[in-house]
Amino acid sequence: MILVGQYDSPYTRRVAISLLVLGIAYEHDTRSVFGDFASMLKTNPLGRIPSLVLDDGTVLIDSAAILDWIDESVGPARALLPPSGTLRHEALQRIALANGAVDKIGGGANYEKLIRPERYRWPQWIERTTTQGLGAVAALERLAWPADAPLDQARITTGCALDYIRVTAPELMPDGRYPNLDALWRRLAARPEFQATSFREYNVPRGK
Ligand SMILES: N[C@@H](CCC(=O)N[C@@H](CS)C(=O)NCC(=O)O)C(=O)O
Repeated sequence: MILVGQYDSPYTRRVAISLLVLGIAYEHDTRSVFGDFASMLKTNPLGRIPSLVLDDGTVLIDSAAILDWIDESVGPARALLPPSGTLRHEALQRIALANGAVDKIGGGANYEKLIRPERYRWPQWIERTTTQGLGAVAALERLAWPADAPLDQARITTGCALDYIRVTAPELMPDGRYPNLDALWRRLAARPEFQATSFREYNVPRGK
């Protein structure tokens, strides 16, 4: 299978880390969602990343749908999202907050700053989306993240979101402002799956 998308996309990265954690081999297609737009549209009609091209040629799009396929493939005992009940609802809530923070700080404020031509920028939109994203970060900070909990999808997705924000908008997450999330991130950053998908060597800040 082929994972399409660069790791500075936290949506792509959460799929990559999930595959690595579960020991599922994949090839990596590093076309850029902006630089290779015409080619990307041929893989995904939305021209977005990630996509996962299966061995039979089927193309799965959207990280949530891809992760659902991965969880179903490995079965409930190894799935990264609990199958039902309170544990599943709590995990989905964390994932919604983490992805929401990326949507607002990345797709909202960063795209406005990095992609939109300077003369068209809308400062109030940057302020609004940053406030929304940081609201989600503050909510994640208030939750418990026990050090001995297993690496599940909530942790993978939250780690990808935290690293994306720390790298592309470091002024929003200075060390010490979110001590609970700093500790979570330190634990995740030490893991081989996060190290293998690091995007610090990329030219950031940039679009995804
Ligand atoms: N809901 C989608 C969001 C994917 C997404 O926003 N990807 C970004 C990169 S991080 C993208 O493709 N941006 C380019 C665009 O939307 O034009 C998912 O979870 O896969």
